[in-house]
Amino acid sequence: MNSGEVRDARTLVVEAQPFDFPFEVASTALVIIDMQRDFIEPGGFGASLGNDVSLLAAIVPACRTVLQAWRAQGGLVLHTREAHRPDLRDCPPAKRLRGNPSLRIGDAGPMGRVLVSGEPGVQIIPALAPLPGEIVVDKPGKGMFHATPVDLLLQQAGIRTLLFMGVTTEVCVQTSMREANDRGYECLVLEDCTESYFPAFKAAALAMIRAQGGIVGWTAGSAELLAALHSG
Ligand code: C5J
Repeated sequence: MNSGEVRDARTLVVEAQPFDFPFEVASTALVIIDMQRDFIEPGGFGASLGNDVSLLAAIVPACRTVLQAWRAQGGLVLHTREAHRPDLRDCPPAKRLRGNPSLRIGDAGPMGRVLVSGEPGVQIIPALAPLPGEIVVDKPGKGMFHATPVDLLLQQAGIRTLLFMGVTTEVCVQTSMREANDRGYECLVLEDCTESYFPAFKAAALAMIRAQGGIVGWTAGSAELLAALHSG
């Protein structure tokens, strides 16, 4: 939204786990983690690691429904992409050289250089493409705060609460949510709007997030968020 517009400051409540999640559209951002071609489509980084990428595409309709509802409320949207500088100076060997993938970060693949800013594979999938005015941040790490201006951008927009969607649940989503929780943001992850190449890892990550009285935050289905938005 344009910075001059006024967002809704009424308190809404999502039926969530481990207990109800209150939020105001005005101080909340919808965070969409790494819904880029490299993870969702064949031929990208996810596939090069030996993963079945078709699992991740299944959440796109639910993500799109939430995104459209959130846009209709005038809420702030932040899209992240896992992406490195073309010279790879922000990609430590510990990340680039680990394991034995068929394509490494920076290698030329079917969708351009893998996980390199500006390449086709780094583009957000068309169904969730950012609109002008939405924030798009390239992040070199798994977490969205590492080596990015995300905290500053959220603080300048008066954001205290984050709704998370995206992939993968146990890697970039969970890392970003943990980083956010440590920085004092209230965090909710939408269960049917996040996915993993490993269903058991998704289930475990969601269970960990909401365990111990919401030690990292809350989880809820997208239907519960939509019900809260429509109650306002
Ligand atoms: C991974 C991500 N899994 N976006 N990235 O390498 O979760």
